[in-house]
Amino acid sequence: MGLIGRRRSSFLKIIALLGVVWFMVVFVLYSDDGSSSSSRSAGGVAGPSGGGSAFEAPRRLPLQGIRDRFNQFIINAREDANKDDLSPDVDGGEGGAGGVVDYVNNNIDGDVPFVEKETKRKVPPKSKKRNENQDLTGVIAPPNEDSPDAPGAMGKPVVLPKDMSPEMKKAVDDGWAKNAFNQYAADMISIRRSLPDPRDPWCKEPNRYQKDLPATSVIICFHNEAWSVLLRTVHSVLDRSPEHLVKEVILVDDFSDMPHTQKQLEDYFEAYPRVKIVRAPKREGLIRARLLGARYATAPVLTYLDSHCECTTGWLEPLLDRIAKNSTTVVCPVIDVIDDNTMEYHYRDSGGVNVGGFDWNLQFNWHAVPEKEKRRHKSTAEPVWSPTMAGGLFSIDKEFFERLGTYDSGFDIWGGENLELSFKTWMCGGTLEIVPCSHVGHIFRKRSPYKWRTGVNVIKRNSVRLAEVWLDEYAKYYYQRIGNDKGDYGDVSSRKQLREELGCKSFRWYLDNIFPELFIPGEAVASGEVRNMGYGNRTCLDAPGGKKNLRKPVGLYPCHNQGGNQYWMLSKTGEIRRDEACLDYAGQDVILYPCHGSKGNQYWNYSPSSRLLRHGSSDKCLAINESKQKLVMADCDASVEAQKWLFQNYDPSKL
Ligand SMILES: [Mn+2]
Repeated sequence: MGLIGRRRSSFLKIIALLGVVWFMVVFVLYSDDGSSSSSRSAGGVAGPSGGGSAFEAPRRLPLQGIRDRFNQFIINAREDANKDDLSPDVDGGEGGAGGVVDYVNNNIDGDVPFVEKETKRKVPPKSKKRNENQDLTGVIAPPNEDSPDAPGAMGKPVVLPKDMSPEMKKAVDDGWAKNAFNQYAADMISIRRSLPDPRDPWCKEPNRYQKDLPATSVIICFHNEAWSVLLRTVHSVLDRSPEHLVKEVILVDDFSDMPHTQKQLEDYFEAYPRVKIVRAPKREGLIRARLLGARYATAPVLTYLDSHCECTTGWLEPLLDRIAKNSTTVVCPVIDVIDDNTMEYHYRDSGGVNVGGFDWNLQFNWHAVPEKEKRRHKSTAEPVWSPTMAGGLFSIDKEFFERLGTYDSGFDIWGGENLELSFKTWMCGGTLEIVPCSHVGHIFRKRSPYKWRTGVNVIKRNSVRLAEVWLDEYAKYYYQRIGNDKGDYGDVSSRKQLREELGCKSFRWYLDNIFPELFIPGEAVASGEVRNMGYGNRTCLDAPGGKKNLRKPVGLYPCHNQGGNQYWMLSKTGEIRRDEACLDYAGQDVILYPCHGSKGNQYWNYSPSSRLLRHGSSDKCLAINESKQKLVMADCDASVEAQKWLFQNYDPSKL
């Protein structure tokens, strides 16, 4: 950052005057093709209970844990992004699985070149020195890729020794500070390291894919990405894709200033005519950088990747195959986890695939493949419908992307653009899929190494535009979350006109058909307290909300009729929930658990006549113990008052 500050102040005027000319020259140089070019429960998973009636307690935690971690990353990222002020090391946070996360990373940050004062104030003096040392992070001799003993080979972890010399320790710390991942370990790994083949055998059957697949332009946006990581991303594309299917790799430099991103990068890729470098004349943020890349793409399909990815064998064909069969299909690979510390490559079989969703905060999240979708397929390796995409890694037919109006040009930096593209894909005649045969690894970080612009809530502004244009009468549920204060979101009339001209379906259609699992607050069968009729008829279900209280037993407390921790909703599908937390029983305590929409451990069948709450997977009934302290599960008996419950505002017509 020190360097940025210095450069900005020194060359501010020159850049302002010559920016356009310079940019055109650079583009001519770097985009002309090549040679001269010098120049990204099981159900289980599903959650606790998963499917149907099977009662499966123990399987859920590992995969659900990963998904929750991803989702928490996203939440952290948004919270950080929305802060008005940031201390140097507190920004960002990587979101999960490919998605939102990314934006926070490199790809985006809201740093604005001309906020000189802010920049200076936030940067500790030593960071300048750090950047000047950057030249040291040059090319590290790649070990022989074939050697199974090479660091990181076959996706193995690089574990640094505990007893590091002070010099090494400093280099490791510097790598973390600059990148928010372990650059030192990353630099030890071959830029063409080998990886395991994570594909299901189904993916490799003869004639699985069409012969005449369309070529793609792979667009990788980056901002000061680490050298070895950026190169490994590009080499994994070139080495693990059929040559005729990757027409070009377009590296979009979103105004990097680290030395290795300049001439060194151009020199390196001189030997690779298919790799083109496009430089943004100022910091653009992810959304505009992606559009910049698209402008120079010459293949019929666009494939977007982050700049800290590794593609695995056979990643591309299954994506292109779906688009070849139907050009309105938008596809995402499975996003595997590259450990931010050891660079170990983690993957799961196709039974653990997640699909994208969102909540009424218009926040992307992952959930398990719904039962209904599972039943549509013979193999878990077949592409599955996904209500939304994470946003960082996907392929789309270029013409279809343009027909959909690409991204809302009123969106700034990042945030919401993945939901915009998801909604309009579905509502305007397309299909969005996760393709389990396609695996791409991605380094997930816990924070962003970059800075956000202060004082502007970019995500909220983007989300309000999104809600205004696409959500119809459901926009109110988002507005309730932001205190009905929409702020200044600019003019959306041209986006509404676009939707009109495309003849897109309603958001209600989308919810009913594509994301019926999403809980709609207005459709609850009952809302308010849930009162037990035993031992004096004064005891209510009581539990604090929020992610921190998930997985803890649901308590009891004397009814107070003031909502809060006693406010529950009974959904049409038999969940007892508040926001995204559901009452869940897997054989131990009755706890709150993220709602998974797959019934099972979260299914409660309420009978208004007997007033029993019969649990789906255990077939027991919810009751309270005599001390009124604890929820218990008992064999159902309609003569026991402690098993009877009253729901407030119960309205069976909503069933
Ligand atoms: Mn990323």
